[in-house]
Amino acid sequence: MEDIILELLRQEGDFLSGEEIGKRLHVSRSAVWKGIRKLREEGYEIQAVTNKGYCLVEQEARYNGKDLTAALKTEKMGRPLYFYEETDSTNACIRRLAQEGAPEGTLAVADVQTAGRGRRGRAWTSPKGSGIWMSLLLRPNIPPAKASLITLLSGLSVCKAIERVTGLRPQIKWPNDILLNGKKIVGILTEMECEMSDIYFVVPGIGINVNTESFPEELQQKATSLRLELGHEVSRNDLLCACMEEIESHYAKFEAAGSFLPLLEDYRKRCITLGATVRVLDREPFTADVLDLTDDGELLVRRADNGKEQVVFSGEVSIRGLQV
Ligand code: BT5
Repeated sequence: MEDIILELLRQEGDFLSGEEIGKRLHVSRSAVWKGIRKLREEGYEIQAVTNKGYCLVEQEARYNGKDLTAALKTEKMGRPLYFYEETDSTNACIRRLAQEGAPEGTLAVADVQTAGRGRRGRAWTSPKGSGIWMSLLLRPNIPPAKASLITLLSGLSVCKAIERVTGLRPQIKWPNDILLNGKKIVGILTEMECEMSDIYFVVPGIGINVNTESFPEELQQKATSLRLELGHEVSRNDLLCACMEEIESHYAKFEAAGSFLPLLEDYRKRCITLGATVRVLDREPFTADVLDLTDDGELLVRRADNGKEQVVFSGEVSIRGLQV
């Protein structure tokens, strides 16, 4: 109830009487009063003037479910949005919601994660009040073998959102890292549930170091944040909304084409792995030069040991000279 009252007061931008609010929402005046009290308890400043009613005193948007939802400009991505002050991992939240039948576009956002995870059981540091830790629910109509394209699509979208909001020019390290000055600013963990030929759902989990001021010792050489690079804070609300907009438009193109082709050029331009000498950390690791990205977003490489060309589908690739 209080969410709708908040939305109404926001739209009105002026005083609305309790009676008028009650009429528009088909509820009693006492329900309106309870809603107003709840909003005040949550920290919203609402003026009350006899004979005029209630008026919301606009404050700077806060990082919570209500303010984020109000700021979203998307149709599908981020709707609904579940906000957790604290959770283990937003990927785990979305998996639970997906199993309960949540719709495509559902987003879980946490202010702090107590068990944020990376790939292969690695940990993802997700401190309170400083980053965007979020996971999205997608139900794409593609074969499971192509699910890794969702990682590329998410990476490209987040990269463009950072460009738009900050003016910085980050680079993508194939497949799932976004770097600034050679240090990691974004990590993406894509998980999925499927059977042989059908995907039930895919969950891109996105971690962005936004306003982190310092990192634990072991990450100092590998990690950075937007704040450290820019020298000032960045609005997590603006950036999260920009990410949802970019994902929405890229996902629509991807679904319409049934392939990554419409996004390939944009990805190529930002991909630091192209043209680099890499170490492919396969079961039997090897060194190779990266020649190209295939239409399916895989790496085409030439092996250093036998000069043969080979396609790398997924897995770990480290770039010579980079710590991440
Ligand atoms: C990733 O794994 O980069 C994927 C990270 C995904 C995190 C998001 S947050 C929302 C959602 N919920 C989750 O539980 N996860 C997702 P990987 O490529 O395996 O990189 C992990 C490695 O990055 C670690 O072993 C550290 O070396 C480093 N690392 C850990 N925390 C970091 C941070 N905050 N910033 C930069 N590097 C970090």
